[in-house]
Amino acid sequence: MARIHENEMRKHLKLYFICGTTTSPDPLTKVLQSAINGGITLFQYREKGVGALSGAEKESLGRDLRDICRNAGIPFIVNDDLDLALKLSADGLHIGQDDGNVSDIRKKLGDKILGVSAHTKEEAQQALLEGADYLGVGPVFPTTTKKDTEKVCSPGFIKKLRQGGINCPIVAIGGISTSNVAEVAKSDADGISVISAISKSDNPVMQTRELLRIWEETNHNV
Ligand code: 3NM
Repeated sequence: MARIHENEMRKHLKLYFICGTTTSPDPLTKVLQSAINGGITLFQYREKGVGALSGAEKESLGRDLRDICRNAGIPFIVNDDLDLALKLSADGLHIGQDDGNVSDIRKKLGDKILGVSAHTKEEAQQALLEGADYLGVGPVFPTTTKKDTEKVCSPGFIKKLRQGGINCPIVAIGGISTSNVAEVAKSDADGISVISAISKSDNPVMQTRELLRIWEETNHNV
């Protein structure tokens, strides 16, 4: 297997849904299936925060979520747990700036997808040099889902990264909803990453479709 091609990666990033049991009021398998029915293009299992599952429970749910993604033909990415990603034969791993050395993780992960959160041009360049396949950039808007974020950077920061020569696949994250997704679609990001817009919606299928509809109407790369 070879590393994922940039163009394929960009397509997977279009509507990137992240969730774990602590950010989903409904059972996670049900929410994931609804999000898939609505058209998400990738799923990241992010089991974090007070009351998060661990050990065998986390692994067992991860296996179910992986199988749902496989049946749907979308990539299954694990957040910040290399051992689990390898154990579940996940399609990839996403890490933050404090989750370890990117080069070391790339070696252990082989050719699987590796995503890294970046908040400055320097962090972006370093992550790419060390083997990231895509970057998560945010928070582009205020979010209440993650407490320890960097300061809000606005979608305009992604345009700045592009102007600074960062041409890799980029997904925007943080506070994205149907009311502001059009702003992100104009920002040169390859896609949007959301948690609460889908997981806390009364109708995750329709919400996902609406996010996609607005993205496709507004983004000039589609
Ligand atoms: N990472 P919501 S913001 C997981 O800025 C995460 O790196 C962020 O949740 C970053 O879509 C964030 O509900 C939370 O705002 C995104």
